[in-house]
Amino acid sequence: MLKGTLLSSFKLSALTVALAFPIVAQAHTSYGGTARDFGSFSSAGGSATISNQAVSGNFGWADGADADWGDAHRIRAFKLSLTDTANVQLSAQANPTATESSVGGLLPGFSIYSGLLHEAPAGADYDTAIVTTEWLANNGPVGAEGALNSLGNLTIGNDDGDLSHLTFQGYAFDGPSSVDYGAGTINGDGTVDGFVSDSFTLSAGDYTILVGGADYAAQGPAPWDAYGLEASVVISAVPEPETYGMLLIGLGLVGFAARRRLAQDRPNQGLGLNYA
Ligand SMILES: [Ca+2]
Ligand SMILES: [Ca+2]
Ligand SMILES: [Ca+2]
Repeated sequence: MLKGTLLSSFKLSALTVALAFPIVAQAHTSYGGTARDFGSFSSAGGSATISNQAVSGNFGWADGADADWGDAHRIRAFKLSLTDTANVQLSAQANPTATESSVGGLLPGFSIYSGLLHEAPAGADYDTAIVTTEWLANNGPVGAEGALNSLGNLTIGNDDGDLSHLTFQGYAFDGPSSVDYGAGTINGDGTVDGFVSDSFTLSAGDYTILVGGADYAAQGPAPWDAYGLEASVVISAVPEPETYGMLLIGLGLVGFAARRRLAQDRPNQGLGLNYA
């Protein structure tokens, strides 16, 4: 009985330690518990900023924007939930003081997907999980560097043997206005200044935002610096159809007034109208 109690309390302690230090989860894709959760918003609006993050290397997002995709360990995953259709302004920027060991100089890029990665208590998704490598062998590009597809749908799985399927919504990056890393022409914001921002109209649901470095030429052997990062969202209502309706009515009135002036100036010509 005593032995059993000791064993149980040992198991409980081990479980507590495992929960307190999810070492494996941090090495793979995760939202860092709640650390990278922007939260849930409606079209009534709101905003959130997460400033204390870093990515290993300045190239992770760009490396996933080429023909052989990239390593999902080189990006940071954030999540966001919407309760109805809304406009989401997403921004990312370099933040030298993000963490104690972070450096400045990040050229940020991001992709946004509908759907979520696996979260605890499920195992974290990662590139070299058996289920991921099997999926990549059948569906990925030849010689895939990893599961990170910065320009399309993303599939990655965990040690439970389960795959996460994320549906691509769009991207933006701090880089040249037009460039091709081997997967077709892509468009950066044209001003390489450590900042990028773009807007997306998204319907109700859960979203994953992957942020990483956009400096394709920065690829090289490890170790890589931890580039400090800040990311933010501003949620607002999508303009109502009535707004466009009012605009068209306004344009119609302007046109009517112009025709009326024309008819008054030239009462017997052109339109065959006479308002005089
Ligand atoms: Ca690559
Ligand atoms: Ca590469
Ligand atoms: Ca920029």
